[in-house]
Amino acid sequence: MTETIHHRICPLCEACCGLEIKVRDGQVASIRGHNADVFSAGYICPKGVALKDLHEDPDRLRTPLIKRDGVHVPATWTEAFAEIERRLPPLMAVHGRDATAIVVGNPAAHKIGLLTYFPKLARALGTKNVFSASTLDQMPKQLASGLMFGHWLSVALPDIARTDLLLVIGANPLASNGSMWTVPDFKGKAKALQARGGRLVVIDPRRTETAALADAHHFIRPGADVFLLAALVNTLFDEKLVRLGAVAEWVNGVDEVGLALAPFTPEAVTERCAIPAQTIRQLARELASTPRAAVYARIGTCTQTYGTLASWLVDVLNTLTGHLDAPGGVLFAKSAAFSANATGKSGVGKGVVTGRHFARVSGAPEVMGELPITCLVEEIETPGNGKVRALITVGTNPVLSSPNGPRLAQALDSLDFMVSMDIYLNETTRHADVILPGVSPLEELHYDVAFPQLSWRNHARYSPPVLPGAADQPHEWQTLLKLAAIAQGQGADVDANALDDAQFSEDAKRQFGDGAQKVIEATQGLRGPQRGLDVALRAGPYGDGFGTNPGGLTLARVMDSNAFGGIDLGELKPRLPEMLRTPSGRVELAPPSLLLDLQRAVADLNAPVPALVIIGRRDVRSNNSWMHNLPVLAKGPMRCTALVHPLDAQRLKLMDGAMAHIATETSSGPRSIEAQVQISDEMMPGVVSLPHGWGHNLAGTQLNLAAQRPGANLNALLDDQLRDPMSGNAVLGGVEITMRALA
Ligand SMILES: Nc1nc2c(c(=O)[nH]1)N[C@H]1C(S)=C(S)[C@@H](COP(=O)(O)OP(=O)(O)OC[C@H]3O[C@@H](n4cnc5c(=O)[nH]c(N)nc54)[C@H](O)[C@@H]3O)O[C@H]1N2
Ligand SMILES: Nc1nc2c(c(=O)[nH]1)N[C@H]1C(S)=C(S)[C@@H](COP(=O)(O)OP(=O)(O)OC[C@H]3O[C@@H](n4cnc5c(=O)[nH]c(N)nc54)[C@H](O)[C@@H]3O)O[C@H]1N2
Ligand code: SF4
Ligand SMILES: [Mo]
Repeated sequence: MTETIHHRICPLCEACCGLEIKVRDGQVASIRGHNADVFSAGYICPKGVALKDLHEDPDRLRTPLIKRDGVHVPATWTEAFAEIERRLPPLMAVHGRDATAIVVGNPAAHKIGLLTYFPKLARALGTKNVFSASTLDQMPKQLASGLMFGHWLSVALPDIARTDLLLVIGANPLASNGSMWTVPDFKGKAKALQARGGRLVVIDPRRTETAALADAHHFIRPGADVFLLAALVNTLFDEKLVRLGAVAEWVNGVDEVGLALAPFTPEAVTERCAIPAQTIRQLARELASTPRAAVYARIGTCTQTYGTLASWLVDVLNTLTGHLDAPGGVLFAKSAAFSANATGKSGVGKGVVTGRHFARVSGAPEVMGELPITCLVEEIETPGNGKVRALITVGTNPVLSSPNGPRLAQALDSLDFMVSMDIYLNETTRHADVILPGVSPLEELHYDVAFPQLSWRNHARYSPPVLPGAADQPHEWQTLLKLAAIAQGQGADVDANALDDAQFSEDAKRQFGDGAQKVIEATQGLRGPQRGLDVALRAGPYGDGFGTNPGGLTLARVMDSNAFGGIDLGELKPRLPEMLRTPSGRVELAPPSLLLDLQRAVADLNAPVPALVIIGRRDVRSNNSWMHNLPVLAKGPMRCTALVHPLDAQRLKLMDGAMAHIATETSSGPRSIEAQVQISDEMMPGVVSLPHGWGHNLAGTQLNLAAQRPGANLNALLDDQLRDPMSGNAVLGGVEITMRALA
């Protein structure tokens, strides 16, 4: 018997926990938190343990599949690439590049190979039809941060280790483990905050696990956060509580904000928010008078029609209470690699722009290089020049994760050609002509590209593969390069490694000019994402600068730290003005486009509120649409239930545990699903909560465990036409429903 111990960062959610994995005779024997991990200190959740089930899942794809006569049959990699070459380039030759589309999903954010090589495929396709799960998620936050601070990933993060008041809006980190904020063991950190006399306050239409832990919880009417936040800021001006603190000389637009928010008095918004005006005033005073306080908001505030405005107002509030860039307030991470706000010219930049092109059918503007994912369906359906005929999906399941999934499923069947890179034959990939399996996380190296830029503490951690991969299984970055080569007419036979070498040389020349040769020599022997990582670390803010800063970080040094839990780079520190990348070199508190958009909210202040609306939720044993096939997570009570307040249940004659019919009116007509009722006083009256990512009862999938308890698809009720016009983000909550008991 041989037993080895490995240390591996968990790739399943944004908390990025360091795990200790015991392997016995080639099999995973146990998974637990790595106590010595400098960042997560031994924390683990049930999904981390499920990495074993994921690795061993018999339904996880291990060979490519090609659809022949409507049935997916196993194929070799050579056959799969040949099939793509046979079908994709001719289509592009006849119909043009915009006849292709590409969608990338959530798992890509957790895999360096997918994240850093996906753009190469998108560029090779040359289509403007690039979509991602970002427009089902955090695009509003990225746009607001970009407009204010100059870069899409310059997100202000609560300094949880030092704050005395944390206001959490529309997030449930006890279930989600945090998002746009990498903070493993949120619960432990929140309890430590309380133990030192601090307070946690939660605003949510549901008394969530996080709200239950909090010192105060206020229900809010779904979708009303913009009004609450505007009234909080309004109160600061009204009661002369505005205080900028140390960043005062770097902030533009304070007076403009005060003027623009004048209509939003607490009294004016109280009915819309269902929060008493006095409570709003009190909260504003508390935020202003607590020297160390932070406001954090997440997906509940993004997936609504005012997503960008709400995200912006969160940081306006942080700024005007003197908590921006202040210890105990909100700070910016300084990540060791891949961080645009920690490299290049400091203190000023190009800022962000949107609308460099527009969606053909809806006219929606491009944001961060993408179009809204909810536009995909009409781009496939609508005839004309630029109609999407071929689609590539990369780690995404929009049939379940995107509003009006059933309409999308139908549209996917009308495509001329579809390729999916995925690990399952699921609700989306069943439509693909070719499926190319991804690698089990345990067979891949890991370094987080994005999340150190969003981390509660600075760190650099690298994990080597835990287990060897199958000999013929390409890395996902190699698959992406092959697809790129096919799209560019170079054929399926190209050598991905040679292509990578050539592209690396070109990139090095662009980035380092005369210094390129030195960089190429210094990284001899590396390739793929590992080579890109070495360069990013060495050229990064803690790097060895390829010799100019001896003792600085290199990939080798970070690799060496693996067994000791990685390298701690210290607590977050104030970074203004150095991290700014706005053209003015200042924080833009009042971006004109947002002030303009605010007029929508002014006009909407007194809009009638529906009697019953639906929102989403997350459960710690689930992850979006794709972990319902793992035994350790699937066991236990049914998690896809519709939580209904007792008063609503009584009024609608709904019984606990019984099935109910839930219906909406959408722009594509009436929609309905059937879901199991769970009566719960956790809910705000008039609000129903149902998790997304369920509905595993569609034909043609291979998810045997998930299919046993399929659950209902929340997104089958939602409208693909409802978006935040600024960011293109989908509206996923606050949608009016009717509900009745099923006989
Ligand atoms: N109503 C409602 N809808 C929502 C949300 C909500 O709150 N409410 N949340 C939204 C959010 S925040 C997000 S991020 C999206 C997610 O939207 P998606 O990214 O579309 O959905 P996931 O369920 O994360 O699907 C991940 C896909 O990647 C595959 N996969 C998993 N691991 C790998 C891998 O290593 N390699 C490859 N190639 N594939 C892999 C899985 O099999 C699955 O098909 O859902 C959104 N949808
Ligand atoms: N266990 C688990 N963890 C996950 C995921 C998962 O599916 N399962 N998904 C991952 C992904 S992709 C993401 S993006 C993150 C998301 O991380 P979080 O943002 O923490 O996500 P949720 O747990 O859905 O919390 C959102 C909260 O917003 C509330 N809410 C809904 N509508 C409104 C509203 O209009 N206003 C306010 N104020 N609140 C509202 C909901 O009741 C819910 O409690 O989680 C990640 N982690
Ligand atoms: S919280 Fe759970 S799923 Fe998220 S990284 Fe940690 S162990 Fe993995
Ligand atoms: Mo997400």
